[in-house]
Amino acid sequence: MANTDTNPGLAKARYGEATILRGTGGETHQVAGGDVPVLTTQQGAPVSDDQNSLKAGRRGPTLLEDQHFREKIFHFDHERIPERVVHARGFGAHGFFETYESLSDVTAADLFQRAGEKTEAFVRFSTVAGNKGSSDLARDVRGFAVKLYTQEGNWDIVGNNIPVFFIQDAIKFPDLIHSAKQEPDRGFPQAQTAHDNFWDFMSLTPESMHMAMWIMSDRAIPRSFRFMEGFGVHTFRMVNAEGRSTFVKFHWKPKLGLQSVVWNEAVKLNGADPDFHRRDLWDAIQMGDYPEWELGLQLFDEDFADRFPFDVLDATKIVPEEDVPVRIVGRLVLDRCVDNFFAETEQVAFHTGNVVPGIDFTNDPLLQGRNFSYLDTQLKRLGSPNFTHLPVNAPRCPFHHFQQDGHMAFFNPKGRANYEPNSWGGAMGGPREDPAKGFRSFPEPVEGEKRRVRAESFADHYSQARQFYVSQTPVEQNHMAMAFTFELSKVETPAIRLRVVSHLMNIHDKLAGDVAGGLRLPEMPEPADAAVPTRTDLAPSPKLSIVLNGPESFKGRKLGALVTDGVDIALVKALKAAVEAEGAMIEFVAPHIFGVAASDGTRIEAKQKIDGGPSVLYDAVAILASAEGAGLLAGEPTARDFASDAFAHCKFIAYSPEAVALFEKAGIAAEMDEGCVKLAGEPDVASFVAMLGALRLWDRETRVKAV
Ligand code: HDE
Repeated sequence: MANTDTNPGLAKARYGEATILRGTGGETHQVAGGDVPVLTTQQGAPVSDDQNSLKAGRRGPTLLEDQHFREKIFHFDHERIPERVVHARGFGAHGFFETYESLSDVTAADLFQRAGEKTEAFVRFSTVAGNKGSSDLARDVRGFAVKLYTQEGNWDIVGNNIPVFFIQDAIKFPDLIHSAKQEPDRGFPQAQTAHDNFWDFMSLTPESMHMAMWIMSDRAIPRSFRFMEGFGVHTFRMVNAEGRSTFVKFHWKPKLGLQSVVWNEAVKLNGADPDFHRRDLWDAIQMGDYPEWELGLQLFDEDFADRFPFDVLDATKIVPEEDVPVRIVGRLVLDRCVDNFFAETEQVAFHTGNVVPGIDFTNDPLLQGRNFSYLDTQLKRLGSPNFTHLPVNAPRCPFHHFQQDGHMAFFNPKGRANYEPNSWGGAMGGPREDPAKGFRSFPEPVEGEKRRVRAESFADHYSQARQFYVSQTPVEQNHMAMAFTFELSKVETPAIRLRVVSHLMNIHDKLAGDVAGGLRLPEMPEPADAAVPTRTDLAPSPKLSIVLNGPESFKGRKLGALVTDGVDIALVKALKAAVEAEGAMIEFVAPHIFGVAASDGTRIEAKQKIDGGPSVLYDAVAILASAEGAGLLAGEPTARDFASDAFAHCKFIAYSPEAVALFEKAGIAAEMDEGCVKLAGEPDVASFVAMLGALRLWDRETRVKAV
């Protein structure tokens, strides 16, 4: 027996009946769970005792020669690397990209040459401002970074879930991020834009106003990564084999449609499950319900760029899909979770500069700045120029170069030559450049004075902000006004609130009026100075609305059913079958985690105990109770919250007739509407489930909100 000579009582208690098998080669010890390998040090030496450090005497000091202890603690002390300065909190998964059709007419990029070609991919979603340990439902932009391991090198589309950005020139990025993150003296607030510094910077930076509209919209509180769009943001180039360049903007469109939560839900979700988004992605992939996005391209030429009223190099502008339709060219499927979060999600290194032959940059000054930043930050974060040797970062295609040595180099040049040109030739001489196949920059003519300037074509900061606002449904416009009001109510300095409203006046009167009213401003400020007047002639773009681009059904969503002992088993079965037939999930919430005994004695297992399973976790809810169970729930505050929150968040609610007792106590019985469906039998179940694709009964919102 191991260790029994040093501490027999403890060893017995720890190991129970385990027996140790020692042998040469297959070193295993047997434990209750079957054969496992012998624990070793990093050097491979087997470890006999991992419970006690080596001591001089039973109660004596620990000895320096305890190599296993020293190595273990040394390694632990060095486990952390710097978190990303932005996008620290992220979640990644593996998958593939499949090309629908050859795009050889527009690009020489290898992955787009053959229909049906599959390219390995890794995606990391993230929030921007919060630290690594912050919560998923912060109001924030989401990173949507895609690494495509193509046959001609890695191509990273390092995008966001919002198609525009706060600033036009990368030189302002440190200021923007400093203002958004915790204030430097106090170290808070965490993962929030609702504070003075952020709105101070924004209100002094009018170019940020279009983006301000997006982050105050529900885009900044997505229901999950699976239901949000991704955008490359900048205008890039695609270059074909003849050297012809076409401008391109990249879009990722979720197959399951767009969906966000409401702000009050986001606030509660952050407490109920700070990992809500990552858990959602993990669960979906583990269940085989692989999330999918389609890649869309907006392709346009110089002529269009010249005609377009805004500068296509300005990252605070979109090209509306109505002006340049999105051409769908492939799909991205995430079908594998990471094996190790640190090795893959934390160490993955994206870089806008990682492009492949056939893809090229434009002179967008934000993109140009990013091309400097990403390499630099990876060196700081990952500690060595050899971060490309890590499996998640290494190309999947053959690679040969003369870069060598440095910390942790796994691949050094083989052979005698580590320089080029050399006269060794053959295998010994190493790789050579290839003008026919290699990457060539698009030979764009460039000339001009060396100056620190902003082009006049970047000067309109309000017209597209207005276009975004008028493209929203009234519900969404209202959410934006509420979001501005909320954020500015957390701003302590009245002058900053006023300054923001003065910008909103250049965007839309109703929005400015709603926010000023929400803040109870005694009078409206003067509109902010604008370099150019706001255009009111830009047509609404319905593609900018979430509500207008929702799902076709409840597929991929989750219904939470609060059940009690004695619940009608026929109803439960019918609801479960109908929800699952939609490709959605049902999860049971019960007074106890053990679950409940239904009317026929069948035990229904609970996924959540009621206080751990609030209705914010679900897209729709059902409350199925026996008469006795409903009485029990009515006396339970968390059950009352379950019902009243679901109602306030405009969710569809199904209920067994007895559950009315709970609604009375929850204070919503008198307001029940067409989104609340009594389930008296199977036909009711069918009509309830048919409603769910609409996701929310938005009409209710104006009725339930007093302020
Ligand atoms: Fe980033 N950004 N960024 N960014 N960014 C980083 O790189 C930067 C910008 C984006 O999941 C950093 O590896 C500058 C726009 C994503 O690992 C850093 C500017 C867009 C991620 C950096 C921008 C993005 C980052 C920090 C202004 C959308 C996370 C850690 C010119 C198109 C990638 C890192 C991941 C990460 C710099 C603006 C997207 C410091 C200088 C615009 C999705 O290099």
